[in-house]
Amino acid sequence: MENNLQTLYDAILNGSLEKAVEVTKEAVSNGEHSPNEIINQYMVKAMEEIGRRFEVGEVFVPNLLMSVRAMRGALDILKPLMCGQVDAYIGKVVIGTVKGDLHDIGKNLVASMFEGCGFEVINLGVDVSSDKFVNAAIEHQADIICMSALLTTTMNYMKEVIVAIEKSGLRDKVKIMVGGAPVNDSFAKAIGADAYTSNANAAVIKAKSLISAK
Ligand code: B1M
Repeated sequence: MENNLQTLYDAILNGSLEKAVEVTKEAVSNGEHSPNEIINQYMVKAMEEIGRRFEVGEVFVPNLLMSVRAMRGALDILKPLMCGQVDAYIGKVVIGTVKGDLHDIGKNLVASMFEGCGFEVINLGVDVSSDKFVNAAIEHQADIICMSALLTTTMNYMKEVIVAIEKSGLRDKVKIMVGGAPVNDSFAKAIGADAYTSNANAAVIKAKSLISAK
């Protein structure tokens, strides 16, 4: 089994969609590892490694895109299994990657985890403007707005979104959560977000506690 999951890691790293899908299906039917383990210990690790190789110039954008494709294929199989049985509707989440930023794998992972754990999710996609966040939160009466950013150049836009939320009069009605590789707890506090979480599991746990404290 470990070997199979090592094959999944390799498949994502090498951008092989077919292999990634095949091995993920086997891992699911075998049932020895939870979807969270498969995602965090193999799939996310493969994305980190391809990112490292990209940074040092060993691979290029087309390689990244192939890995993204393989990651998505594997994730589609695991999505329905994330978080297990949902017995009650918990709350509504509006989520998006902020303006200027096109990275969506982590954001979609967080969205899928929310969905799997009983939240209704309005996924606004990537390159999302402050107006779009605010309008969606009003239209859907969101409990939580989640923002994702993967670039040091786009993370600062989160502050603009928070200012727009304040101006719209929504600030005391929604909780604001932020995440993404360059974001951290002190940045979240500095821009006035309610919470930062480093991964999808932690985001759902934190969201539940924010909602119960509302
Ligand atoms: Co880009 N990219 N990229 N990229 N890319 C990074 C982020 C980078 C670190 C790579 C590197 O140089 N090492 C670097 C950023 C450097 C920086 O700003 N400091 C970078 C760069 C520079 C760029 C371009 C500028 C490259 C170029 O064109 N020259 C360009 C920018 C485009 C743009 O956005 N405007 C670019 C483009 C791309 C691709 C399009 C090729 C592709 C994205 C495809 C897609 O997403 N559809 C891509 C990829 C794949 C990456 C790396 C390799 C992988 C990102 C990823 O999917 N990780 C990345 C390197 C890396 O991260 N190691 C890199 C896996 C994912 C599961 O993790 O997204 O971190 P992550 O999500 C985590 C947590 O962060 C958290 O939960 C998830 C895990 O559970 N989380 C949240 C995320 N969002 C959250 C929201 C929450 C809570 C938690 O809300 C509450």
